Amino acid sequence: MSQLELSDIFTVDREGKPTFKIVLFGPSMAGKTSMLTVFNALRRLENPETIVSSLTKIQDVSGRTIFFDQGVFQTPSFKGRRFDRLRYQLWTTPGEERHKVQTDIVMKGADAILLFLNYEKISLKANERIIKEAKEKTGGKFGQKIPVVAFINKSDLVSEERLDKRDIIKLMIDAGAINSDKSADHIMTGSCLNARNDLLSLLNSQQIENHLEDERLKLESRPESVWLIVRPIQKLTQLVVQQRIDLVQQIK
Ligand SMILES: Nc1nc2c(ncn2[C@@H]2O[C@H](COP(=O)(O)OP(=O)(O)OP(=O)(O)O)[C@@H](O)[C@H]2O)c(=O)[nH]1
Ligand SMILES: [Mg+2]
Repeated sequence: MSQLELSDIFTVDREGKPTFKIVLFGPSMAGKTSMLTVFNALRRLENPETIVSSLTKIQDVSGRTIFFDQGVFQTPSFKGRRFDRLRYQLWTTPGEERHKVQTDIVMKGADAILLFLNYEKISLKANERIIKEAKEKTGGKFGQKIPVVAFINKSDLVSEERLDKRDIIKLMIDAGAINSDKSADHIMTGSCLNARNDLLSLLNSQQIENHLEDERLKLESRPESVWLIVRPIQKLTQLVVQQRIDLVQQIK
């Protein structure tokens, strides 16, 4: 195969652009909408041309998602790189039980799953249920053909209010979501609240000019808490691309 076309290995969207779909799947109130909001704001500050369509949120007056949130982004172009201009869609599902039907619709055609878990002590059962549900909805593809990464949100909570990370890892391994040898690499923690606050205080700081170049936020100014939010999405993106390359290698 001389030249690999993205459209050979990815679905194309309505505009004919290669794309794939990442679903943030997690219990209600875990922070999925918060994650997507911070991510979208970061893209707008750092690299606005990577936003393909504006963030859609379908929620009730209390801010709870009743259908989905969705944003479409693309990887920045790198000269000579094969995988430039690839689009990825980020979707969140409504966490509340009563919106199960909507969740099924959103999960259709998911290429990767970000298990979005809640660090709060009261959430062990909800996390467990969500891991099982994600597995049921994707069958044998879960963690195989459909890569899975877990993000445990609300790491800002004091340790007494938090679950033991080892208990969450155990849930994941028991459900077959993740191999035990991969857990360190596939289970991440962070805080959307910290990321949001750090981003805001950076924007409001007196030295904001030092953090900008051509009116964009410099990558080296990205706060640590924000890196933690981006990591799981980046990881899933890499896993999906790598998996497609491997697939092509096999059939070559
Ligand atoms: N302490 C803390 N609170 C957070 C964090 N992220 C989000 N929250 C709060 O958690 C609540 C729920 O956040 P959402 O982003 O609406 O949660 P969701 O997962 O989209 O919930 P559903 O739409 O019902 O599925 C809000 O009050 C957020 O402010 C975090 O990192 N730390
Ligand atoms: Mg939501």
